[in-house]
Amino acid sequence: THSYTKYNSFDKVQSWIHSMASSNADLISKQTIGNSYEGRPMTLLKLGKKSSSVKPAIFMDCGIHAREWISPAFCQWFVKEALSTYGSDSQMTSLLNEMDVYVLPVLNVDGYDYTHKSNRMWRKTRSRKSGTSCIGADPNRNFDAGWCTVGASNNPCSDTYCGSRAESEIEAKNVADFIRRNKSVIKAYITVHSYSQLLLFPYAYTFELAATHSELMKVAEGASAALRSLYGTRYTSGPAAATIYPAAGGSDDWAYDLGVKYSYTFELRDTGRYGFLLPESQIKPTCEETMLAVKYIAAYVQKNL
Ligand code: 0X9
Ligand code: ZN
Ligand code: ZN
Repeated sequence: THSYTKYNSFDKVQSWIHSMASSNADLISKQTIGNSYEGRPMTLLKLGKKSSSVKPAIFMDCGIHAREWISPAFCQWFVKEALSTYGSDSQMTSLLNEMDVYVLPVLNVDGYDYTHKSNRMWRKTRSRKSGTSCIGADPNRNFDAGWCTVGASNNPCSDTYCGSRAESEIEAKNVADFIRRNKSVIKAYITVHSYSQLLLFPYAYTFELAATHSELMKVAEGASAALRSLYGTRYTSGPAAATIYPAAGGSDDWAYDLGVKYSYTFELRDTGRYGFLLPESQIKPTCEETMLAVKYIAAYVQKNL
């Protein structure tokens, strides 16, 4: 059975998505943005008060990397909190009245399932390629942003394999297609990873600063301060290349260059004691503090539409 304070399997997340969408019809709907390499549906939730006019939107995905289990746990938490605080929390009420929030709880569905069934430390997709017995590509090296120029590998056996071409991985292509189709309404892109306690923004494929660097930094610093206010958890903010490492093909850089002005990558808890194996006892505090940062970014975006 599904629990917000446990790491739920893909099947549990999938049935949770169905029950959330069927029991909160005026605030939430679901759509499939495509299927994965192994045929699993990639189900996207849309949160927001139904409106006759087209609303501006925020897109958030979790679970690009299979082993980063706290990430899908956060997307599930976000959906729960959004629905349960709509009508009582003034910020959430205003956000969902004025904007839509698209949440993709698990992007790398095949990899996520594989970490539950076979190899807990798997990172990549599960696509097969002729000429090698190695499986999968790194979905966060597979977007069309300086593709495979730096911090990525051409070797299909590498954990940072960039794939045979940009968007060779159907999971990356499905997300990119959705964002391209809806780019006139999508004002912010948030992608959730672990671990290291960082709040990153473009660029990762170059050390050059983004055109809106100072605004991206200001919002990141505000979001990190909001996060820290709950339990004192310290985050570092900055452009990805200089703050973590240069790496091309990331979804954050791709979305930014497409025109999504506010593009952020969270690296959630911790700083390495447990790493990807963050204990379930930390799901609740991690998600509660991260809510404050995401709500800070959302409030800023809403104010600056
Ligand atoms: O390397 C990554 O994809 C992310 N770190 S992780 O440990 N979760 O794998 C960082 C992504 C930062 N952004 C880009 N590299 N574009
Ligand atoms: Zn990651
Ligand atoms: Zn809460």
